[in-house]
Amino acid sequence: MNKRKFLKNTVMATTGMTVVPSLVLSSCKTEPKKEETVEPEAAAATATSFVLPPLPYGYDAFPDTIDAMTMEIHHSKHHQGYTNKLNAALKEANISGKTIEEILTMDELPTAIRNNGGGFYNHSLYWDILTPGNEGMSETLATKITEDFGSEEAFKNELATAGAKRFGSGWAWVCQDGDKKLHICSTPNQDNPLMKVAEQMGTPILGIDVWEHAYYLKYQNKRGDYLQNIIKIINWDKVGSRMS
Ligand code: MN3
Repeated sequence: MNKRKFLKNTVMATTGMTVVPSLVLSSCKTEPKKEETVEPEAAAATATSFVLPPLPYGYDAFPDTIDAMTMEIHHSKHHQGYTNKLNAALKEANISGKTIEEILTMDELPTAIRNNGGGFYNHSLYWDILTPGNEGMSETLATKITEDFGSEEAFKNELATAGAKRFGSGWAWVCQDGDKKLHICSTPNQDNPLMKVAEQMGTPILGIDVWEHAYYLKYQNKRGDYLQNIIKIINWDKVGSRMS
């Protein structure tokens, strides 16, 4: 079975198995087993859960862009927190056997699942589309971006503006529509364009966190500087591979 097929086939939650969300790539690890003894019933009740994806680089991967302390707190506290609370909310709502995408596209999302499921998905995407070894866009992606935005520069400006204009906390996105066209949008809080509450729906291929916790230690109130810099560490190969 090739890797792509394997990933597609491992997204379903099954009692007794750990769920690997479809957007988490091959580096996902199983959490170490704890020493304590768990009663069989209790183990079955808690077995269906999402797991915090490990970062594909170190906390100190982006010294010029995101400081290591921000990276560590963001991943090990914030993202872990969303993951834990999502699992608790799913258990509470008796939801299992769904991918994170299936959950987020449900007609009516309970608030706790909307917030924490969004937080889980959004951060998983965010970490995945950053890289310390940025080599620019492929010709295919650059051509597509020029078609849909006029130029690479116009695209990057529109993306930074979407993040800068988001009032309060939220995200800036690049999404693909049903007709394959790319568009840029923004959502508040931990919402994302998969959700039916989104002003503009689409399939996210790039997401930038503009919550203050993503940049405040290094940039304080200068969100615009953070946006200009983070666009320089985007893994364009990953972004391109998310297009259908
Ligand atoms: Mn965040």
